[in-house]
Amino acid sequence: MRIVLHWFRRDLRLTDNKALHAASRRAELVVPLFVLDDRLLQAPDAGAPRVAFLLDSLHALARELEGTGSRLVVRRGDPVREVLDVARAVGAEAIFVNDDYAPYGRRRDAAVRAGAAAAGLAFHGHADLVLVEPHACVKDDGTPYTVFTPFARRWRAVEKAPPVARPVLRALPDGLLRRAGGVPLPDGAGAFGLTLESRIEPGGAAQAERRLDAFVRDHVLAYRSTRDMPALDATSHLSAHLKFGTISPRTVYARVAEAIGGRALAQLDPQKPARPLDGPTTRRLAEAGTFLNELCWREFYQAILFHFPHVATSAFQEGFRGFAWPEQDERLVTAWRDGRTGFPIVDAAMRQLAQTGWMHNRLRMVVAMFLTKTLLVDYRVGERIFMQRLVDGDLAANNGGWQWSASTGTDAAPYFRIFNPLSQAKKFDPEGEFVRRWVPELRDVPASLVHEPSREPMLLASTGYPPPCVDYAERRARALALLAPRARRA
Ligand code: FAD
Ligand code: FO1
Repeated sequence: MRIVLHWFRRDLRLTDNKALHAASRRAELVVPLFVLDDRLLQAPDAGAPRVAFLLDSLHALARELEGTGSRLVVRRGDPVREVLDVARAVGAEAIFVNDDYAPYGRRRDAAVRAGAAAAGLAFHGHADLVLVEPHACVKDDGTPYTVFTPFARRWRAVEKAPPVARPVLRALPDGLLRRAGGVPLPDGAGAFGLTLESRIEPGGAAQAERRLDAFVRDHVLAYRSTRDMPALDATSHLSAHLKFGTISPRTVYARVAEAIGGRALAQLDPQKPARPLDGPTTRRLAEAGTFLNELCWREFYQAILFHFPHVATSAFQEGFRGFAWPEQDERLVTAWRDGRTGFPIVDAAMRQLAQTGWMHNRLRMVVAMFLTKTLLVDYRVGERIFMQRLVDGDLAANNGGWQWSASTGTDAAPYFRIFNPLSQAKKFDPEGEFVRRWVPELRDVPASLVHEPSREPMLLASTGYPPPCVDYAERRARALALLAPRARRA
C-alpha cells in the first residue's frame, strides 16, 4: 500500500488544500502530521492570542480528520527531525507540503527536502498560500516589483486557479498510528508559558466559512464605502484564517467573484475612483473589487518578503538602514501599548487590540504612524508588540504595514505623509462611536469633544482620561526634519 505524509503548517483545513489534495491522489494512505515547533511557539514575537488561535484550529482540524476516520499525528520538537522520523516510521514514500515564503519556513523546508532526498523520499511543495506565487508575479525582465500598483496590474491579469476538491481520506490502521507516535494536542497557550487575556476569534475551518458567508452576505458589496469606518466593523475578519489557512485564498476569491456574477476580474481596477454616473453594477464591482485588491496587498507583501528577506530585520530602503529613531523614553512606548497616550483614537485602537487580538486596518495605520512619526520610536518596537498581540500576526503583512507607515518600506507612504490622529478620528469616526466603545472614560463626552477632550481641561479631569502625552505639532515638525534627509537618500 502506498503511504505519503501531509505535513500541515499554515494550511489547517481539509477543503481546497492543494498539497493535501495532491497527496490523496498519490497514495492510498495519507498520514496527516503537525509539528509543534518551540522555535515558533516560544519566539519573542509569538503571543498568546495567535498561539491560542493556532491550537483552537488544530483541535478543529483533528476533529474533522477523526470524522473521516483519519487522525492528526502531532509531534513536538525540531520539525526537520520529527518530519523525517514520522516519514520513516510509517514507511512513507513522499512528503507533501504547501510552500511558505518566510525566511524561517524556507530554511526549514530546504533542510527537510535535503533530509528526504538523502533518505530516498520525494518532497513535494505546492502553491497554496497565495493566488499568484511570488516568482510568477514579476516584471517582464524577471525582476520583482517593488511598487504595488504595477504588481497589482500583473496580479489581476494572472488567471486564478479554482478551488480544489475536498480529498477522500482513509482511516489509518492502528499499527501505523502507533508507529507514527506523537503527543496529545495541548489545550491552550498555557502549555507554552503564555497567558491569554483577550477574547479572540475562534479558530477552525467551520468558523472561517461562517465569517466568509456573513461577509459575502452583508458587507462585500459595500466594502469600498464602509471598510474605513471602524465603528461599522464591515470588513471580513478573515485575516487570522488566511494566516493559518483555515480558509484558502482561492475559496475567498471564488466566493467574491461569484457574488459579483463572475465578472472579468482582470479588468477591475479598484484604484480607479467611482464616478458619479456609474450604474449600480459598476458600483458593486468597484465595492467588491476593492476587497480583492486587499487580497492582492496580502500577496504583494508575501512577495516582498520572498524577494527581499532582509526586510524581516531591517528597513527596505537603504537610506533608513542604521537610522537611529530618537525616542528612548520607555514610558511613551508603555502609554502607546496600554492605550493611555491621551489621543483617544490611538488609545481606542490599542485597547481593541489588547482585548480582542485584532485591530481595524485604518487604525493599524493610525497607531503605527503615531508610534513612529509622533512618538519617534523605531518601527520595529511596534512591529514586535503587534506580533505579540495580533491573532493574525503575519511577518509579511505586519512588516509591510509597519514599513509602509514608517515610510521605510517598498511602496511606503512618503515621509511627509503623517496621519494626524485628530483629523483621522473626525473623518473615520465622526460621532466618536468607536472611541466610546473602547475608551469608557469618554462614554459621556459629547461628539464635539470626544476626539480631543483636552480642549476642556475641567471636563478631562472629571473623566480620569490622561492628557496628551506629547505636543503633537512639535513632534510633527521634529519628525519631518529627521526623516527628510534619510528619505532623500533612499
Ligand atoms: P479585510 O479588509 O476584510 O481584508 C481581507 C484580507 O486581505 C485580510 O484578511 C488580509 O488577509 C488581507 N489584507 C487586507 N489588508 C491588507 C494589507 N494592508 N496588507 C496585507 N494584507 C491585507 N494583516 C495581517 O493579516 N497580519 C498582520 O500582522 C498585519 N499587520 C499589519 C500591521 C500594520 C501596521 C498595518 C497598517 C496593517 C497590517 N495588516 C496585517 C493588514 C490589515 O490591517 C489586516 O489584514 C486587516 O485589518 C485584517 O482585517 P480583515 O480580515 O477584516 O481585513
Ligand atoms: N507552524 C508549524 O508548523 N508549527 C508550529 O508550531 C507553528 C507555530 C506558529 C506560531 C505562531 C505563528 O504565527 C505561526 C506558527 N506556525 C507554526 C506557522 C508558521 O507561520 C509556518 O510554519 C511558517 O512556514 C514559518 O515560516
